[in-house]
Amino acid sequence: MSSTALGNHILVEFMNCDPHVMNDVAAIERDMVGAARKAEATVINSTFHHFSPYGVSGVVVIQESHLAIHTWPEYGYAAVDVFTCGDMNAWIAFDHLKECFGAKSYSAIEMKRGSVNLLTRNDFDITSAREKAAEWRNPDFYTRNVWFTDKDEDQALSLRFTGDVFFDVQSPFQRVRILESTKYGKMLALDDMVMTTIKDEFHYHEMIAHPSLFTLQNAKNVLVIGGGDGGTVREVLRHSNIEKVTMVEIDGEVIKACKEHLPEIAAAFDDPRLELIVDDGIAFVKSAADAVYDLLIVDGSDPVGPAEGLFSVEFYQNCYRTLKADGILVAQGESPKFNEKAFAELNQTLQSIFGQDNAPVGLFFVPTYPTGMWSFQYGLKGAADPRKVSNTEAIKSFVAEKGLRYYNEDIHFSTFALPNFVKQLIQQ
Ligand code: SPD
Repeated sequence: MSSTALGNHILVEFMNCDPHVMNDVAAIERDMVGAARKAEATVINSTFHHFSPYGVSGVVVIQESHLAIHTWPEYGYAAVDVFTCGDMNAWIAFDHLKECFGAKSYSAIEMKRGSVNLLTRNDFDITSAREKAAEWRNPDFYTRNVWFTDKDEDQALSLRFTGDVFFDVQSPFQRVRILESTKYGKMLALDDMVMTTIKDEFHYHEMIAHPSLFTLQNAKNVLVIGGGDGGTVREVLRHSNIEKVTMVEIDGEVIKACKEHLPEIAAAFDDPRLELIVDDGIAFVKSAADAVYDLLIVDGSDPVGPAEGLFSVEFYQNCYRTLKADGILVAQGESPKFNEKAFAELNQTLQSIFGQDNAPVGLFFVPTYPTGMWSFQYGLKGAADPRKVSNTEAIKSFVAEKGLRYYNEDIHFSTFALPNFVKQLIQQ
């Protein structure tokens, strides 16, 4: 360091960088902290933020000043600055980042900061302040401000996540990701929608399975369309009367991601009663035989992309046909608050096929879905009606034996109690 300046500042343009790296907040933070360490700086802490859908900003504070970055993945561009003082060589950090980012071109300017010729030194003693700072410095303390947002044009639900990405594959149908949220643990996201998280998945999976299985009491043959994370079949297979479950999931990448990273949810894929088919569930139901299933569960995602056909009249006509005379259909029914149109249209479809009084709606709460208020919608082909079960003792002992955390004998009935605005939406 020249004695004529307090610091040295390099301003760098990294161009034609790898766009995936430019959008990966965890990788960028690791590379920036790595660059500081390689240049033998002492890292104090770092804070990084991911902007949805693209871009990362972050700062690594070092004893010798800072490293900062702003990225534009869509341009493969990063603006970096490294401010140093003392003997630190900022160009070592520059070389490291150039390699990590795969920058094919770059430019940099260097300037001296704090020209001592322009400054007057006072007699402030900084020695004791430096010693105090060293006491609370924690080199492993990083803060990231990274949010995953599930939204439409007007509403959103955001979850803070660590920035770690465990799985990120663009399948032929959708982008499949396993991320880690700070509050709800690992989560499965399809495109930009939250599907399930480790800490609240039981709300959804217990409620999709048990109300109808306690209504049918002796269901043997179940068809699950979708449900690639495995949570629905895990719950269905808790019932010892079940002889066979056929699950048809269109996207093998979802199954792979969940088997690898969400084993608590993908817990029943080895059950011998399960036949797992990776194929189009809509086509499967179309060619299924008449009157073969006791229970048909549609565990699909929202009505965009591959799940769109799971909201069509033709699909539910085929579901009706393949159910036994007393069979029950349960479908992921969307939210009466977040997407009331899809919610109401699905109920109209079910009413038109199963009959006006045979399309009840069950509400339940999912903290990680936008608005939190979600539904399952039923189609009752025969007399079996979840609103009229009497075997509450059996529910009670099953809940205790299996250690269920959402469903119980009270929730079985209360799920069907609807607020007036919901009744109006579905004209029931
Ligand atoms: N917006 C979320 C819709 C829920 C879709 N299904 C979730 C899969 C859980 N098995």
